[in-house]
This record gives sequence, C-alpha cells and structure tokens, in this order.
Amino acid sequence: MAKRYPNLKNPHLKTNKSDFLYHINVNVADTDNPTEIREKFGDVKVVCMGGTKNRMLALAKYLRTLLGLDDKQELVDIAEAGNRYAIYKVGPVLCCSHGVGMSTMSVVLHELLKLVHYAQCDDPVFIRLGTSGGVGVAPGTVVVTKEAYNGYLRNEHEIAILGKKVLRPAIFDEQVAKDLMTCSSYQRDYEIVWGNTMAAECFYEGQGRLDGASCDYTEADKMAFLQRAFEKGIRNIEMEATMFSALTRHVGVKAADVCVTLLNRLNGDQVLLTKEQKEDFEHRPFTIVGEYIKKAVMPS
Ligand code: R2B
Ligand code: URA
Repeated sequence: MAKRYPNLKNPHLKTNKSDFLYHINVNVADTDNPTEIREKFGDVKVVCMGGTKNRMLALAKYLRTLLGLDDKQELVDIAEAGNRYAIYKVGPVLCCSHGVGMSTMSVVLHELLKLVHYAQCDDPVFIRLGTSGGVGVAPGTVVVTKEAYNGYLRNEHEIAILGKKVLRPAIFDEQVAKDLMTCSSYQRDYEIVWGNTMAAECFYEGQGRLDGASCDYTEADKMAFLQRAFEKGIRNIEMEATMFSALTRHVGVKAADVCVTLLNRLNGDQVLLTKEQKEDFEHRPFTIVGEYIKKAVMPS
C-alpha cells in the first residue's frame, strides 16, 4: 500500500530551511533533507498524549511490557531540555504530556504534527488518553469520543486568527474510534461508551461547577445545562477535545480521544477519589489503547 505521509496545511513550511520545535527541543536542521529526524522518528505510528508527565511515563512503561519491547533501558524524556512537556518513545509509539487545556495542548500538538511530517511517518494516529467528568454515566466509565462540542454546546472549535473568528468542525476519525471500540471486548467491570465530549475552556465555571472561586448561576441552571448536554449525546466533559479534533482533522491526521470519567457530574462537582481509585481509573484508557496498538497497529 502507498505510504500516507502527513502533508500538513502550511505552505510556509516549504520555504523554511530549518525548523526548531522550541517547546519540545527538537531541531530540524535541514527541512529539505531531515535525515536525522527520519532515522529517529520515521517509524512512529501512534502518538499518545495525556495531561501529565508521570502518566505518560507510566503509559510508556506499560506499553513497553505489553508490546514486548522491554529492553530494560531507562526511558528517556526526549523533550526534557524544552522544560515544558515530556516525550517518551517506545518502539513505534510516542507518549507525550500536554498539560491542562486547549492552549497548552495546542502548542505541543502543532510541534508533534510537524515532527511526524518531517519524519515522514506513515499515516500516524494521535490518541489522547485523558480524564474527564461524566454526564449521566457511572464514575470509571470510559468514553471514546465521537464528536466534540465546545462550551456553547456547538460541534465546532472556535479560535481567533488574525483578529477574526475561525470555526472548524470538531470531529474525530470514525474508523479509529470504531477500532478502539472493537478492541475493548476484554473482560472488565466498567463500561466503554462511544459518545460525544464537551471541551470547556475552564474546569470550574466553564464546566458549570458550583465550587469555583466565582459562580453567578444556580444549581438549577447547572442541571438544566448538563441536561441539554446529555441530550446532545455528550457523555463527558474535559478541556481539549474540540481543539484536538479540529486541528488534527484540518491538517489531515487521524485522531481519537479516550477518557475515563472520574465522577458523574449529575451527582456533584468535587473529584473525591482515593489515590488507588484514581490510578485504577487512569489505567483504563491505557488498556484500551494498548489493545488497539497491539491489534490494529502492530499485528503479529
Ligand atoms: C481533564 O482533566 C484536566 C483537568 O483536571 C484537563 O486536562 C482535562 O481535560
Ligand atoms: N477533568 C475535567 O476537565 N473535568 C472533570 O470533571 C474531571 C476531569
């Protein structure tokens, strides 16, 4: 099959002779012939992303064992010198932290998309493994996102570019989501649902919480909003899905969002899990994505 390299959507990249991916500290010295980048990253098939460095290190360790790539060498944070994000490479998988929220994630996402472009990776898939607040689902349920909705409950990503409002569709790759769902048929005691995800600009007021530093609405207003969200098929709320789906789709790269719900927002706002429960919940997207990588990306 013909290879499908990420072409991206920026004509200026062709005229830049070099490109320093500043926040991840990767230097593409010769963009016409980035041999070193291709040697290091050309085999990448999946870019996994998650909020924190520790979670991405845990994911890298888990995948290393699962995929039989356990070479006992210490995992090195490739982006350490950038002092912002962490990146670990396990065979054909990158595990990258993205921080909290769309603006933080978009910085590293742009640079990772350029990285797979320069490295000529063959049809890479970007997957976010995250946490979220559930809407009408039991805590611990995992949501594989179909479509992302913004804080206005619109299925689009809104961004100001050159002083103008730009709207882009916020839709994830349907096939990847379906493949993730089929890889989730292992024995388990929690639900995995294919639903819509709301991405908020704020953890507190933007998600209709009553426990932020400010709140000018009533509990009835909050419940009415969550009910409207539920009616749009929204089953969880997090802080990245609209930007993530819109940017990847805009540049023609496949993506998926797999998030565990830490609580059911119809029952409250506070996240009150024990350390053990949180670790157990956070591991659930690892299992699903691990199975997907084993079956769909690295079939034996
Ligand atoms: C889920 O959890 C984080 C906030 O606690 C945020 O990154 C998100 O989307
Ligand atoms: N992350 C969020 O953005 N919201 C929640 O309610 C839980 C985790």
